[in-house]
Amino acid sequence: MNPKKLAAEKAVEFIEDGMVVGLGTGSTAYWAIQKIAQRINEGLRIRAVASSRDSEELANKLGIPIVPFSEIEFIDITIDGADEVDTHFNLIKGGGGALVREKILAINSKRFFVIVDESKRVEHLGQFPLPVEIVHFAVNLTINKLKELGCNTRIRMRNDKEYITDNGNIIVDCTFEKIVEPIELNKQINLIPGVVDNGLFTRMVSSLIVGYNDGNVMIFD
Ligand code: DER
Repeated sequence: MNPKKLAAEKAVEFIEDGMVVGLGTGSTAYWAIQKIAQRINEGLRIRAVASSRDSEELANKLGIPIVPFSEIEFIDITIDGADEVDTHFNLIKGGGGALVREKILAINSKRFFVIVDESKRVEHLGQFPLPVEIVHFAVNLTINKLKELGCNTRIRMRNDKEYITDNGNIIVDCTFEKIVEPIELNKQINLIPGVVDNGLFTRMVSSLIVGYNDGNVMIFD
């Protein structure tokens, strides 16, 4: 079985009746959303909130009840993927362009389950370019400030145009040599005026669920 699907379906086992569930974004979260829909067809009763328009559309198509944020006080479990996970469970996320909303769901969740295949585990973050969401106003000046932190930058494009996030902003993918202090770098980036948020998720993960190519799945708390 697909190791991403293995990890996703294991995470969904932790969802109980009556929970508010945060739906992540990306190809691994896709399998979690599919499994949640299957369990709802089997009688599971939950309410869900989505981290992106894509995930909301998929949930609606599958009959998962999406509720407005005004109707909830907290999220019981958020299940989401990641682009990289280091040995301290710090993450790089944002490959799918949803990092701002994903981080809001994660910080407001009692439990944040990250689901990955084994290829996502790294010694140090930074092989994957760090996505940073910024406002369009004075974009070149904000990018200059990001470069001062020691990275190369590239504005994310889609179909030959700047990629626009669900929040109407753009994403700058920042390549650092190696990110050895993700907690500090996260703070430094978010202090730059014009930055909305970045893809470093530090000290947020409750459980890491890893799917392996040999068919195994492991949970690390
Ligand atoms: O954009 C995101 O943060 C996604 O969760 C991404 O990091 C994981 O993508 P994948 O599950 O398609 O590998």
